Amino acid sequence: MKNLVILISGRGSNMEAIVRAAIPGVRIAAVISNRPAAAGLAFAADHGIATEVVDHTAHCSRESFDAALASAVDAHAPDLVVLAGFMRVLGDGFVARYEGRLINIHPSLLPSFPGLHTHRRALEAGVRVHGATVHFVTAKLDCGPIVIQAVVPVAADDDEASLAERVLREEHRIYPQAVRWFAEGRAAIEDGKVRLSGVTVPAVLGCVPGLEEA
Ligand code: NHR
Ligand code: GAR
Repeated sequence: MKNLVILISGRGSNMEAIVRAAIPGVRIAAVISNRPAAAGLAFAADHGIATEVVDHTAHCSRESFDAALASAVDAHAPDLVVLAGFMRVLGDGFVARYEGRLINIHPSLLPSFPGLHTHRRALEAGVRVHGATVHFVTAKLDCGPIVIQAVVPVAADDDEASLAERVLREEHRIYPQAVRWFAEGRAAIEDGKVRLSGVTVPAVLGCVPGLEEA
């Protein structure tokens, strides 16, 4: 059995998708939020999952917050720590502690648009495709080895909200898939890249209409 600790900051729909996927061999040991008001905490509690808050505003330094978060996480002996809409950048010490067992979902096709406001920036750049990426977390923000990506088309009349919604639907497919691969021991980091072994689902999902006819 693999223990997961999921870190959230808000709505928690990706956490919800992972919980609902009921992945064999995976136990959600806890959901921890840095924001007391995170809506996702109620869903987790309703599903009998331990919830905790480590409020970053109660800490006067990033190091002190990271240390408090690490003790809360460690208490659940996680095999995998899952950032699901977690909005605080983590320091090198935290990342090193969970090296190879810390993953994030980022709402862009990395390495395009690391950081915040990805949908707005994709629209500004005029890209034709956009998407989401699940990656292992390294000290360099949004630059870790890529596990799986999903691609969506950008429509001429998209705004930030419509594009975010299309991407989010795909996030809910790829994040449980990435966790499943991890639990099955199919995702290994080699030379800074993720090697998948014996997978039956492609490592890129999503749909761009018309592409197959082009
Ligand atoms: N930490 C490390 N070290 N590496 C990564 O790749 C990380 C990470 C922590 C979070 C998620 C990430 C994303 O997917 C993530 C990846 C927050 C910020 C940010 O600037 C940037 C990237 C991500 C998450 N946060 C502000 C900060 O000052 C706060 C913003 C807020 O609270 O609303 O930490 O995009
Ligand atoms: C998701 O789109 C996730 O990719 C993104 O925030 C949303 C969280 O939704 N993450 C980041 O932007 C990290 N900086 P959720 O709380 O419903 O899962």
